[in-house]
Amino acid sequence: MGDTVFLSLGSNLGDRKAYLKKAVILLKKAGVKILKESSIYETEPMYYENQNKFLNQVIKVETELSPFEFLKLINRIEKELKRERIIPKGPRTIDIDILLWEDKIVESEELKIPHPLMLERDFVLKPLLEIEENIFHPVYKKRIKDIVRGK
Ligand code: PH2
Ligand code: MG
Ligand code: MG
Repeated sequence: MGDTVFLSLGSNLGDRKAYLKKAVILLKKAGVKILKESSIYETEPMYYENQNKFLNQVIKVETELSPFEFLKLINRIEKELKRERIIPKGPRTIDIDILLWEDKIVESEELKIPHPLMLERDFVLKPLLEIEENIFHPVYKKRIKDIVRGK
């Protein structure tokens, strides 16, 4: 059996819903098993606010790949879906971020797991808790819903 991983998907350019769907299809084609998909939420842009609203979703997947192999797969899929990196945190056809990877902690230049900004992002927390209410944070060693309760 592979590892269980939570991914955040976001799009705010072009046919946003189609990009989310295509990302899921391309992950499947690469052998990633899709275990759960949250609802799709329309969200106000955070950080760089002068851009379109996003569609955001969280999915739970299973993979035999390592985190760094998975990062390569994400980069390939983002490229295939015409992701361009012009403005940091700016508009994008698709963004696929690794949120959580079992209880793994990865602290490297190119990849940080858990995603360091996930707890401040309602556009991640809402869909994540929708599909996995009792998910645990391996750094805080608490349930995410208890960390963000009252926020
Ligand atoms: N992604 C960003 C920056 N801001 N805002 C929302 N609502 N949704 C996103 O996915 C998003 C964002 C950079 O990754
Ligand atoms: Mg990203
Ligand atoms: Mg991102």
